[in-house]
Amino acid sequence: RPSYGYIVSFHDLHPTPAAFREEVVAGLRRPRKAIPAKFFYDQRGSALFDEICQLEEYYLTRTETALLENHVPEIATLLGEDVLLIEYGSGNGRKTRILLDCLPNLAAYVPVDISKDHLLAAATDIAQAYPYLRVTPVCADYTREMAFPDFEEFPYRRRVVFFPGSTIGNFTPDEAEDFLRHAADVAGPPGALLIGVDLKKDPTVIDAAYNDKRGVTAAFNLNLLHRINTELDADFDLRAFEHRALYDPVQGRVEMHLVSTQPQTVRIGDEVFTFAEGETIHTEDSHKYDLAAFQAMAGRAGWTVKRVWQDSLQYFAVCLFTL
Ligand code: AVJ
Repeated sequence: RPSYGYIVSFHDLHPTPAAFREEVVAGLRRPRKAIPAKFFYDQRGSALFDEICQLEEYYLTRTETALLENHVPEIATLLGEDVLLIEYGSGNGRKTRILLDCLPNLAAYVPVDISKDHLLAAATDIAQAYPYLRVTPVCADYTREMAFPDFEEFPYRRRVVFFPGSTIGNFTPDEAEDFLRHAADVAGPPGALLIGVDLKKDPTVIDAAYNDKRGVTAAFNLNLLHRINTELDADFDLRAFEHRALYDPVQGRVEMHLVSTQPQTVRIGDEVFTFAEGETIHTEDSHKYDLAAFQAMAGRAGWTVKRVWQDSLQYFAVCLFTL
């Protein structure tokens, strides 16, 4: 088979500055101000997120990575040969490599991410490290309708959607179910879904993961305002907002906010927004699941459980579903 060593094709559906502006302004006009979490990931935000993944308190990444490493021979056997691997929110591609090292005769790798420079850098690295692999990145906001490259160009036996990191936790449960349905459409029979899910656990463990001592998560949260300042001509004063993250065990989710520490007005272009002291911008939800409830949700979306792997503390689950 041919040797590449470079990105075979790149599909750029990156949200335009106008789309970014529209969503930010609409979110700040709501009675309870909110900005979608997908906008964290500019180049600096992606780098800060990679730093979060290395934090002692952030158990998610190391737990999921160990699960993948420990079980990849079995995963590879269950997935079989000639897989077309589609990864959502591919980030730095570190977990992907665990699969790429073991999956035989992979047909193509399609990383999908909203963070363009980060995606291109990670895809280029992977193309160089796996020269026989067709790497066709897609930069897109996959929470919206999006088009894929023509998969039929490459011969493959089954499509596998890989969605690690508990990124699904950023969706509300209803949105998550819709996403699982969408993933079933994208995979199609005899497709599969390999997905990482963070589970409900001791609230103090979860709280610590989103309030790290070094303040990396705070910097990640505040970077959103810095990004809006530079890309949308805004004047957020980063010293007048602070990071807040709190796990609500009843709702089963971490809510992340930026809290205005004083009454203030902020300008974005020629629009003005007022903040009361203590008023917040809701920037992220990170839902934690009960494993049985998550499997039931996947079932409603058309998936059948094939196998689930969990760590000994039952902090995290990697689930393999088939159609
Ligand atoms: C990438 C959505 C899985 O919710 O844990 C990390 C993002 N936010 N620290 C998460 C995040 C704050 C992360 N996800």
